[in-house]
Amino acid sequence: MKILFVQAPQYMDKRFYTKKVHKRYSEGGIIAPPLGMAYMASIMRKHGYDVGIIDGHAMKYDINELIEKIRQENPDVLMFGVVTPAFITVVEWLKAIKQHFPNVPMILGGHHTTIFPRETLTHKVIDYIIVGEAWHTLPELMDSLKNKGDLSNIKGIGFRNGEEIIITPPRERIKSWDGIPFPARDLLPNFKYTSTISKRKPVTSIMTAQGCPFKCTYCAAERFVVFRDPIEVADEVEECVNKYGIQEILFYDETFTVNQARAMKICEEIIRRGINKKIVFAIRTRADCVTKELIDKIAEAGCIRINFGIETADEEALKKMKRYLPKEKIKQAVKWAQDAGIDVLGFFMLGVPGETVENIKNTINFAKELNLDYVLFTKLTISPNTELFDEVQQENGIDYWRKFTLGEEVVESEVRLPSCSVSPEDLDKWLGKAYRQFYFRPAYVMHRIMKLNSFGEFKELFKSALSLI
Ligand code: B12
Ligand code: SF4
Repeated sequence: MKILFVQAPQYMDKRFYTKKVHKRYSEGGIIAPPLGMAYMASIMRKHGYDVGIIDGHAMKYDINELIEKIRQENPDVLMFGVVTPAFITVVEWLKAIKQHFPNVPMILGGHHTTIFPRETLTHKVIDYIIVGEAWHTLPELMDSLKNKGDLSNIKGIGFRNGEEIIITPPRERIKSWDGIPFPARDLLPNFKYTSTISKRKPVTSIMTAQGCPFKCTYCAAERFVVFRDPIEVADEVEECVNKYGIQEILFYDETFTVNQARAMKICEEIIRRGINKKIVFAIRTRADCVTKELIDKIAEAGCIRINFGIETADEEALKKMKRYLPKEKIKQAVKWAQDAGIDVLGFFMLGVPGETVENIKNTINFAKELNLDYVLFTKLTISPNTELFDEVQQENGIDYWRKFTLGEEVVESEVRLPSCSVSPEDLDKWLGKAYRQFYFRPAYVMHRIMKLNSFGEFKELFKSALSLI
């Protein structure tokens, strides 16, 4: 039985993302492997299924090309992953695909189907969904479909029985990733993965943990963290290098150094095996989750970029969002990293609680003051399944994302914070200004030119600068 995993192009609904952010995330700024699907392909292969993956997002297929590629694979079952802001766009793709493969069941998985299972299944083009993690659920579902078993006995799925939508009891999250095979990178177009600020290619991403114990109100990360064994992480890094010729790795854990001893062990293992001479990598973390000693070790292991969530210069907003970090701590961490030769990217959000134009100016100035190497400014998106979304929903009484998933008419102002005094249009303008003010400073240009290692890097920098204009 052939299972085909398809990453349909994940274009975000333009109402929530400015042109630039849309471009960066959806049209080439970062093209990362669909790891969830690659993991599941690996698992299903282990269970004896014939599997394939089409990454239509990375390959930039249009609908006709995607349909043609699916036809060539001749699948018995089609699987798709989706994120909430792209859901309605993806449903349109599914409808077009279904016309060509009316008898091939379509199964959807990912965080979106977990948050809105019932609403997702109101779109009749979707036959089955996975609710929660798929590690054990998908093999059970497939075996049951193959053997015409009773689906209602399987935890963590959704399906229709006639007009009735059935969601089975939830399945517990697994406590460890031990024994889970590495993602099936052999089925992915690895040469396509990249990010605008990558230093080497090909790039891939690796998860060494999933979840984050902090409680920032705008974040939907799982609070219970599942950590992978440092030795297994090093094994995967080694496989990426030796089998796929990967040169740069993006560790996409929410907070790579949340367990500092474990982060240290991963780095030591990478160094012990000499892989640090073959790859460079980037991590994401918080400024209060690092020490100088750890940063030095991370640098020795090959880290070239740390992405710190800094968010805003407004301390009141940070406190409201349960995200407060003293500015001194941030400055210290940025300095440690840069002293160790690591570039620092700061994530910032405009449109935070209580936002004013004055606050936005302070945030841009803080980014400049930190002398960061890169910045990413975005409009705060109030994601479903967050404390912040619940607050907004209580204030305006509108369950925005649920309506969105049902395909009902929604307007952007329904997910705006009443306390943000800057209009969405002005936030867009300020985003553009923030980038220009940060990147087009003589001091910044000099700072970057001093750090360039090759003409290739200069070309990439120039291309990134052009994309901001
Ligand atoms: C890496 C990552 C990215 C990367 C790479 C994206 C990519 N190509 O996969 C980048 C930085 C580009 C990115 C961007 C965005 N991301 Co992102 N990202 C992640 C992150 C940190 C890891 C994903 C991952 O690989 N996990 C490891 C795998 C093993 O776990 P998993 O994905 O959960 O998969 C499991 C199940 O969900 C399920 N599953 C997943 N897919 C499928 C598919 C099928 C068919 C089946 C059966 C099962 C299945 O099986 C897996 C095993 O149980 C997650 C958070 C997280 N920790 O998971 C957010 C996350 C997926 N991102 C999210 C969002 C919102 C975005 C953006 C919209 C952000 C933005 N503001 O623009 C964009 C959208 C980009 C896009 N076009 O898809 C949300 C999605 C929430 C939602 N409601 O849908 C998450 C969950 C973060 C969060 N907690 O809010 N992201
Ligand atoms: S925003 Fe970052 S630190 Fe806060 S809970 Fe989410 S992942 Fe953790």
